[in-house]
Amino acid sequence: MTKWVRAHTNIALIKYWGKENEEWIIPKNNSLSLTLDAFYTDTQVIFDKTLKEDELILDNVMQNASALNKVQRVLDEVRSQAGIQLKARVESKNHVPTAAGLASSASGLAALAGAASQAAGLSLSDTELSKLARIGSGSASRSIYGGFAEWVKGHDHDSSFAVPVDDADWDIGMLFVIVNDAVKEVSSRDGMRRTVETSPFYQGWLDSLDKDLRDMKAAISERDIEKVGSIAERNALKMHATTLGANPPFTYWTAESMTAMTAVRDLRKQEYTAYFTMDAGPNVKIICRQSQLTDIKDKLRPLFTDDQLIEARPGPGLHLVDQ
Ligand code: 2P0
Repeated sequence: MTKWVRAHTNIALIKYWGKENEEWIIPKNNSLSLTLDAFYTDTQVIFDKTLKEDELILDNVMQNASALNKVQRVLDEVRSQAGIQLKARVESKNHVPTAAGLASSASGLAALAGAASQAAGLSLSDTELSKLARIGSGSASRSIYGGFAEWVKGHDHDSSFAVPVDDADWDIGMLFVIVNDAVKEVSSRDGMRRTVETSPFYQGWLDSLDKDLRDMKAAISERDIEKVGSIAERNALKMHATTLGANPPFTYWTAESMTAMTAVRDLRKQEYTAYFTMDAGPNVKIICRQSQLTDIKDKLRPLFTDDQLIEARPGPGLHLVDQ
């Protein structure tokens, strides 16, 4: 029987921003993330000789050809490794709170790598799964692992994959502030390409990363959440600064994102441990102690509705589930 595979989403503390090689999704820099329990994707793949084309059914809705793009990249690689030509039916269920507007490519493509490889009879190591997820979507390479993971950039398909860093079995969590927005104007794929090609700040971003990564790994091994949070916040601000230097310039921030960032700075003045990070969208993620998640949520209630505030804790790596 074909099994369902679950992968959780991850949020980068040191961001992936820019590709060295677009075809194989080899990044310009190493990145480091925390996998979270709150959001995940369950996926089942069946290779079926009666199918004429690959199919993707997401949350019970058949998707069109353009949505299949990233998925087929992974399926083609699995078919090539397994020596099969059969088309596949991919069924996926995203467990993301409604209206959250969160990108799910990290959990989605990681779950697909696991489900497709096992459906084809391949028994892949975590390293091989990470490489397979990566060619679907870069950030998915990190969702193979629970806790903290580092995507080591490498220089080709065989050398670019994520490795586990720490199981995050300590007092760290994240509060998601969901800032509802219309459709994203600049996808992360287009945004990073435009930044690499045109932003004079991009080289400065790259030059600052070795130190951020080194300091972050030291902070994680010391379980120093103040250091983890402050390095992550500065790293995210630097990434977002590169987009303002692009031509044409763009930003993922909205007025509500600014409200959330200001609230985080206010929480720090009140002696809470709270730092923010942001990705290719307007949502703000607050890095905090698990033990302070509820208090911090209470503090933000005057500014945001309950539906906009979602608690997350460190989550597990790729695993099989019953459906
Ligand atoms: C990250 N992001 O490290 C960064 C920070 C967004 C900002 O990875 O083109 O969907 O499929 O490799 O992984 C989002 O980009 O991009 C992302 P592709 P992906 O999480």
